[in-house]
Amino acid sequence: MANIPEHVLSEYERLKDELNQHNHRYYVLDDPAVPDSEYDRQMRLLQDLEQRYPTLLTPDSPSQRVGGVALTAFTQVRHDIAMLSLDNAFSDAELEDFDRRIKDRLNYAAQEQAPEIEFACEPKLDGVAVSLLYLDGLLVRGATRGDGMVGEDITANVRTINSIPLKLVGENIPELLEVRGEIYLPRAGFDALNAKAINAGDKTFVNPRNAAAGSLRQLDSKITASRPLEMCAYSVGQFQAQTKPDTHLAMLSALRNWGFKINQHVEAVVGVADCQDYYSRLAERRDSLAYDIDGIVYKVNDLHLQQRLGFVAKAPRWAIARKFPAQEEMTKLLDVEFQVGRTGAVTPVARLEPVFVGGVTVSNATLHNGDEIKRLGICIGDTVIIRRAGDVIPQVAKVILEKRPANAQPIVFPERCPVCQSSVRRAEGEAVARCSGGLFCGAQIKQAIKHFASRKAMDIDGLGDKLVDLLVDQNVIFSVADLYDLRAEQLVGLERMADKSAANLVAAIESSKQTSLAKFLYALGIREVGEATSQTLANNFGSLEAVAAADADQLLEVDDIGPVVARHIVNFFRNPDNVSIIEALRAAGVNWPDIDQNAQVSQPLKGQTWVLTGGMEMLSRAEAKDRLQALGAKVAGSVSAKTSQVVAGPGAGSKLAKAQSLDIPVMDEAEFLLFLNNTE
Ligand code: JCF
Repeated sequence: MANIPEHVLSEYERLKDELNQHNHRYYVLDDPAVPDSEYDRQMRLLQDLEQRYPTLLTPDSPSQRVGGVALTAFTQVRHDIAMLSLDNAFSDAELEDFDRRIKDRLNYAAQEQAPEIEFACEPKLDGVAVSLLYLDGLLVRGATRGDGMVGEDITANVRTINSIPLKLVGENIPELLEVRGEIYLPRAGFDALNAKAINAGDKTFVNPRNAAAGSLRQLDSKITASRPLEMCAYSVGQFQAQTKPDTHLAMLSALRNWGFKINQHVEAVVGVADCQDYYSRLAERRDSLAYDIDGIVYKVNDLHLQQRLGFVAKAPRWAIARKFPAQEEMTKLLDVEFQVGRTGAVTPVARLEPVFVGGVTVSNATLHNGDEIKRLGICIGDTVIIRRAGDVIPQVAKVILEKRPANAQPIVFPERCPVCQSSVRRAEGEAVARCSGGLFCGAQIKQAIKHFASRKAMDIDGLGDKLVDLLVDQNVIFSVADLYDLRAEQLVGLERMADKSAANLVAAIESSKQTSLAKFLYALGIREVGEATSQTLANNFGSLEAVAAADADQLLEVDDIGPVVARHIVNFFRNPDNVSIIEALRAAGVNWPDIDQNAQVSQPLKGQTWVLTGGMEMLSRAEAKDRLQALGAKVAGSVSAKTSQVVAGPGAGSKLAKAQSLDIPVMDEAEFLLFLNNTE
């Protein structure tokens, strides 16, 4: 470094520190301090310096997160302190046994008033366990757990993970620190990775854990760098420091201060009953977490007690994992049925031997389309892995070829619609095959009517799915327009239709005539035109005539409308069948106020994103959403740095917490009503 000027050295250190800080704010705290453009600018300055003075480069440089030269093999790493696994508890009773064993071991029975044990509770992340070694605050080695004694050196790969500090920050940095934790792939990253794999015709990963493990096993760290992995710290192995914390929670807090990400749901409770309560609370939120968890880890919080308790065989006596129901199970594919949707899309649906997975019994799973069937290579009779995680519909994640029976049947995609026998066609470049029958197809008519009557569309109370099926099957109605000619006499006598319910339905149909332009547009069921797009169209064009007359170029001028949606809209209004149905609906008296083009030029909330959470007493969720959208706001389901405002009612949970941590303004229902009254 002899020939590097002093001011360059200090500028280099400054840039590294600042970039490491920005990185920490962004990836660990979820709270960026500068815009991406500023981060990129500083990174370029750093890279310029490293180009000009190659000897400057140190392994803790944030520029190294992009990965480097590929390895030819991983070297082995011996863990000085074994990385143990956890014992499992599969029931409340087994958790109570765990608590009892601890008390016995500590001889609490001999004590008059034995205290309850304090436990640290945390979600058990479903990823890959790693060990990170820091010498004087610098990351020097990352290793997999391996068999607990010997793992693999994955230093180059862990350096690419943004939530892992390359250099510790804060006070009292230990001379030697081995941090243990879980590297995992959030579900969104997993979905994106698999979507990319499907596009490229590559094999997909079964679950986020396999994807995380596969990403860490790469000899080329550039590949690891391209995967959105995260790491949460949960314990400490080797540790040489002046002072040490007394509890597990205090240790996690120290790790947080040194720059690690710590799970935000970690909590201390006293006694096993409160452990069960924590379990129930987390189980309820499992589906809404951003990552997979497979249970709860309970640890004796007092580190001195932990030491007294020690280990048995391969696991500590002071910790246990209480498992959740599995999110993956094996079952058999019994048959495949082909369902026809509102837009004619023919969707293969797997009929499965019922299996309990992710907390529910699953007997159907979508197979999406013909490409997916090919990609999975699935046959009827196959044994498959079903995955249900995060509130999404169950998926067939994998076929177990070893278990394929001799009489397995290939799945044949139908060439004719199973409902109306029209030909099934697949447009160039599209994965979805569609029935070409349009409104000749009973399935499409039924779905169109169900959609039309649904709550967010024309909101016809009492017109349930079963009744629509009956009305279409018995040739009572052929289109949505026929609903408005229905008379009570036609309904009475249909299955479970008495005088009273028939009269109620006719009245509900009558009152649905009074609607809004946005709801009517949505009710038409134009492909890709959902609630939000319908509202946008209504706001921008003001009348149905104007929407129907718009050409693709005019539609494209509207925010959020792209070429595909524009084409669907134009095609819809060009179709004479659709035009005559709209005419019939208007002739029957369906009406709405046109939107005053002048009044809505000023949409005061345009560009803002609002989030509603918790309960509301004065307004329904749907009404609150409608009124916000009418003011030009987008209403989103989750809080992010882009959220403008959160409205939180009683019982608001993680969304409120997230808003507070991101410093996003929050109002309660009373403030919200006042705001609406002053703004509308
Ligand atoms: O989240 C986890 N998978 C996890 C695994 C969390 C912990 O606190 C653990 C662990 C494995 C061993 N603690 C130990 C001692």
